[in-house]
Amino acid sequence: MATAKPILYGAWISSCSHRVRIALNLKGVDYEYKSVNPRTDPDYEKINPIKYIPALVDGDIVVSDSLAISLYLEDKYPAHPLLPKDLKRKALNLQIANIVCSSIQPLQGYAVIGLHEGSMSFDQGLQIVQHYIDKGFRGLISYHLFIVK
Ligand SMILES: N[C@@H](CCC(=O)N[C@@H](CS)C(=O)NCC(=O)O)C(=O)O
Repeated sequence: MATAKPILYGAWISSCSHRVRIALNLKGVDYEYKSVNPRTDPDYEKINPIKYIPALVDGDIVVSDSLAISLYLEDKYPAHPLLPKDLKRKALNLQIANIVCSSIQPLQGYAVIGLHEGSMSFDQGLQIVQHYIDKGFRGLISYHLFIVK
């Protein structure tokens, strides 16, 4: 019996979903893609109770959060590794991935900025977005320089 393809719930506008699509494609995994709006799709909460995308349904397991999904895929499909074998390089890669997932993207995303919609101007929102992207990417550039040394 053929094994069912994993299903990725995501959206075109979501950089978190793109991270998982890139991982799936680098590993050559055949998957089904379902586009959802996590805020308005009433059924999505049953897939991911926290109502964020992405979420990957693989048989009887649902894995959500782009980093957790990527690490799950890394373990399940070891061919075409996403992470280097070298301990220090691997640690730096995970550091960068986690900074993107927890110290840049969520702070400037809808979860924070959208909450203040109507109570803050467009320019104030933009200032917050730029602050976290600028701070985060300055850090990432420095870590990158450290890696290539
Ligand atoms: N750390 C999570 C963040 C998930 C996240 O913030 N997803 C966004 C799209 S990129 C989302 O679902 N936003 C909907 C909302 O904030 O209501 C990850 O990397 O997957």
